[in-house]
Amino acid sequence: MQTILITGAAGDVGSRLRKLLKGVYSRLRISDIRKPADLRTDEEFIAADLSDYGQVEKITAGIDGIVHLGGYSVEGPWETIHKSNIVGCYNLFEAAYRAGVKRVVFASSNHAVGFYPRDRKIGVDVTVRPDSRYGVSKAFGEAVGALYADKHGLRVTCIRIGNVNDRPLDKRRLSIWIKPEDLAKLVRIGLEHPDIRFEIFYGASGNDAAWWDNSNAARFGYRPEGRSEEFRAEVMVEQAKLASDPIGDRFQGGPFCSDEYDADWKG
Ligand code: 15L
Repeated sequence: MQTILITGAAGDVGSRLRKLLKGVYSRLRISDIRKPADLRTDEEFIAADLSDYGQVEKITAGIDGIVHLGGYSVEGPWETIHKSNIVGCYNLFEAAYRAGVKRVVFASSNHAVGFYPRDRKIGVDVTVRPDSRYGVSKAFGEAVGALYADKHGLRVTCIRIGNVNDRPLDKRRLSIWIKPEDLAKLVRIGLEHPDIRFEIFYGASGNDAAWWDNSNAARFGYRPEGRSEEFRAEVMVEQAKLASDPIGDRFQGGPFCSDEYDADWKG
């Protein structure tokens, strides 16, 4: 892998990965709908709206591997999700294939499976159970990735990212936290490992309270360095200040599950 494109490079995760991947590949091209506030003079930036196929063609030309973070990163109105995460994601895979890109690492999300209860440990082979329109769009991205891998030989890695931060923020994040350096490790496996065809990994550090079986990532050599347990005492102090959320606290997706929830399940 020589020339890598990072979409969504102006966002929080994108900004962290730009720094962590700098110098790892000979050339990094970064893209977003807006210029990153901290763009350095030695960074190659091309602005692109992913919902415009012509613009996506321009950013994917001459690229070997893509880290696709671009899109809308929380729940939103359908029009927004559709434009950014459905049309934008399809354009990205289609343009990547047409341009001869070899690998795509897709930033999926825990919200593709957010309606699994917290007392169930899940692997990567479960049926998707999205907790939001956003989660549906991430399940869509995984499906599009599988299609381009199986039909066209693109090497695709989907990372169901938990929460990327310097430290876990609350009790739920003790289970799903990922240290930025660990996310960079997973991205590098997706871009470099010779045996990748189509894989799904959970984007989590080595958390004792994990709800996810991440043995598939371990199989490809993932050895996380972050451990959320180290932060448990301070996290629980923060958690005690939060209001309880009877629905959100039952499911892995937390507030994404309780948002707009009006199911009336008996039993
Ligand atoms: C996500 O997928 C979001 O992009 C991020 O902002 C967080 O909300 C995270 O999930 C989470 O579940 O904490």
